[in-house]
Amino acid sequence: MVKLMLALDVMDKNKALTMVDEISKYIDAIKIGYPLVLSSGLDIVKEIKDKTNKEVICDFKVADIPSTNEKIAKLTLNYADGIICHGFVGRDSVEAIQKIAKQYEIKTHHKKKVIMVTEMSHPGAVEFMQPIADKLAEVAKILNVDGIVAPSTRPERLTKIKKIVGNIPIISPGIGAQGGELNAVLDILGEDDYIIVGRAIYKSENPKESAYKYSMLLKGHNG
Ligand code: NUP
Repeated sequence: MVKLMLALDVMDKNKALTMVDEISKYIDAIKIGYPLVLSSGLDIVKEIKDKTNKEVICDFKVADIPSTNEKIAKLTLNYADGIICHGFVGRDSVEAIQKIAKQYEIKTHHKKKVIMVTEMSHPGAVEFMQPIADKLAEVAKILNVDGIVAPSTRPERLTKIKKIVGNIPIISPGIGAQGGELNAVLDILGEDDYIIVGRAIYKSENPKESAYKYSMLLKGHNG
């Protein structure tokens, strides 16, 4: 069944905690990015993990030299189940994060996911990212990362990228606020894949109801 990852991009710690309290039963995973961590501190990752016991992925789109990537991964994966990084900086930078993830896995016996961005979902991604996205997807496959990010806003691109990465799980943003349509991507994605939904849940009048609706649509599709 396609899974639901909440993008928890609120900028208030209490709001974040109340939100996950209300809706965590309808979602499979929680994605925490800069808006929440920069407003609340990195400890929010542990707090949300402890509170929900859901998979927590840090969307830090790490894009630095290997030694700096290592430091960022060390701090992040101490609590998070996964980290999102960029691949355009080169495979050594991604491998540096994979090395840290492996170390944590050995130490904690818990899976730590390294997820690589291929093509982003916003309109501007066609300018520089789309021309290299297929190549990035090939690199993701060679590096055997634990997941890739590909856009729900462009189902034809999602299809192409999925074909390249094969059985590597896809984490796909763009449904709802960015105009992507759930029905257009549900036939492309498979049971190991996720859709990411942020504003269409946390900014809706009734986040609990919205999360429930998405979870039901995913369930309905999967029968
Ligand atoms: O290509 C990407 N597009 C994207 O929207 C890669 C991402 N990581 N995201 C993130 O997904 C974005 O930063 C936000 O956290 C979430 C989508 O949120 P929303 O558009 O559903 O509110």
